[in-house]
Amino acid sequence: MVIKKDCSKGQAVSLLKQVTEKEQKKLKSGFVTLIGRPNSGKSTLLNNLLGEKVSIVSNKPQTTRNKILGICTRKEGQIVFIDTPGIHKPGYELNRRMMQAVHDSLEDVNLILVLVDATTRFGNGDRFVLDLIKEREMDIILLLNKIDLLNKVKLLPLIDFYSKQYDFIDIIPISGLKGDNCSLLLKRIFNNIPDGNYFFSESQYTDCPERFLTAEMVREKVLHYTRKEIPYSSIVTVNRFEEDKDPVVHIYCDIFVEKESQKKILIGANGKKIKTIGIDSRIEIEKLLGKKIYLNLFVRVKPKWRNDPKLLDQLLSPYR
Ligand SMILES: Nc1nc2c(ncn2[C@@H]2O[C@H](COP(=O)(O)OP(=O)(O)OP(=O)(O)O)[C@@H](O)[C@H]2O)c(=O)[nH]1
Ligand SMILES: [Mg+2]
Repeated sequence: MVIKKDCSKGQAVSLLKQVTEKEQKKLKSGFVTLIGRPNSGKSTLLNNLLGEKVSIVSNKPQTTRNKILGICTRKEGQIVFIDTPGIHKPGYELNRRMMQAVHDSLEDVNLILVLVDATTRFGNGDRFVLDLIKEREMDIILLLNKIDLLNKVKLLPLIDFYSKQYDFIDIIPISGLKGDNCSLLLKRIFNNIPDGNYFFSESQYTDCPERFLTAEMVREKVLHYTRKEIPYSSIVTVNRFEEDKDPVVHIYCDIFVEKESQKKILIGANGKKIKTIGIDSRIEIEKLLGKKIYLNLFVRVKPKWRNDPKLLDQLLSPYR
């Protein structure tokens, strides 16, 4: 913007105001989906971009089970991110629904971000992801993630390889964990979404209800403290969420597993494991709600819930 040299201070201020108002009208806004293999770092990146924890993270694959909306508002406009489950071959009805969530997330979005873990070798899973996007003619940015762990000499050959696989509008090396190149990424996203006003209020960073996020925080700790089949056989629901006990919110969660033996492991000797899960969950949930909570965790067995469509209708929706 150029302010005429010979205008008065008052005129300059008014001119500046007009220009700012004009710029404000040129806000950008759009929907952007994050897809990729399990563990590629989609949820970590989303949390970093928002500066808020909306999507749980773990070092075990298939952590995210739903579409999770994360709203990023900046002076340039608003990006509505959709975090998705990692792309994998479904074994159970649960996994089939997770993959349906991925497919749904590709509809009616302005841009797709495909995340690749740059530290792992290209394999069948990566080919599967590329095949999925090749079916669509969409604007896609490829993100080579986890570069904080990568020997930099490996980067150029990787970029060269991926640039031959698809006509990506951009290939950006990033670290979703450390934040490397995340500002650049936001810039590129704003360059590739349309002009438009905010979809959500400036202060909102997700549309997921508190009850869902609470259950997810507990599930994150279950994932952290368990191994083998238990992370995949567990699902958490909030049974009661009592806000009338001010100043402490009383929360009662059910953790469902598929077998009695899994229940035993989750509770641990003398209830030690479930107690640890409860302590860690409480810290996260208090951060989320900004309030003190009383948390009660109850472990229950629901055989084969992962293959039960009716139960999944009840248990899986983020808006339950
Ligand atoms: N060093 C490093 N680790 C990362 C980075 N991004 C993610 N991780 C780690 O990778 C693991 C998986 O991260 P998530 O964010 O849960 O991955 P995801 O793609 O959402 O996984 P799913 O939900 O299972 O599809 C976690 O242990 C993260 O801490 C990164 O940039 N650098
Ligand atoms: Mg995830």
